[in-house]
Amino acid sequence: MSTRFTRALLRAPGENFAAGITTSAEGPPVLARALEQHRRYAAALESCGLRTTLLPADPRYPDGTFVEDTAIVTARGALITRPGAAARAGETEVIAAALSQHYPRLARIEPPGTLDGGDVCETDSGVLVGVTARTNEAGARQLAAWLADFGVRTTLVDIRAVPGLLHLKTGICYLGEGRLAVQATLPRLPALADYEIVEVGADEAYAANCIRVNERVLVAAGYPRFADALARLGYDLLPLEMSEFRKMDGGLSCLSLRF
Ligand code: CIR
Repeated sequence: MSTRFTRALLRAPGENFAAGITTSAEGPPVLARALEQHRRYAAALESCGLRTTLLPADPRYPDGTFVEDTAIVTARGALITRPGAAARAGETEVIAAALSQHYPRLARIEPPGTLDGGDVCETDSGVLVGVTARTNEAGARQLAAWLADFGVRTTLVDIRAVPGLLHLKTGICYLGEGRLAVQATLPRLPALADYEIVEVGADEAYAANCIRVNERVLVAAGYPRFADALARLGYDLLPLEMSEFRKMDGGLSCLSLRF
């Protein structure tokens, strides 16, 4: 994978984390456990060589810990999104302030566009953008135009008809080496035809949201068949307990901006 990460931006889950948006029937998250899982997640990124910055929680934004949705950070520049859930709109401001210390210019998604970072999957050959209930076509096309200025090819993937997928990266993850982990429940999308697919079984679907960080792959703990498949391919895995974030429809990619 060509991107080498040196930094990550994170935001701690706050007292009212359980008041965020969720479709899960697993019950409310336990804050103390979420904080512990978040600490281990930050430590895992640090063990991959990243310097982490932890922003404080803001009670106005119970979903604020899912920082991935607020910005797109690439080797070429950074863009502030316009999250598709109205309750999350204001989350971008503290992220913009933090990223402006590293990027002199920040692009922005403008109305009527909406875009969640969870819908943006960067690969070595381009960027896949999910069109979902959160990311509309106008937002996806604004991102594509911004990336085109850097010579990056963007492919829109309309997954609005696929049940149970909040974001594109709920169902896929770029592993590097031309490979994508893909939930078995996802139809064979033409946009994915050029990649080698590592299928994630329907009963382990949550595990598809994993992240490649430099030499390692962070995976959710408790999904043994997917972990075996990755280990057989030679990946060095870092399993992390994610139970409390899963209860709020979040996964490994959502908890940081890596750059
Ligand atoms: C939400 O519904 O917006 C949050 N509860 C979960 C966001 C997860 N983010 C992500 O997958 N990138």
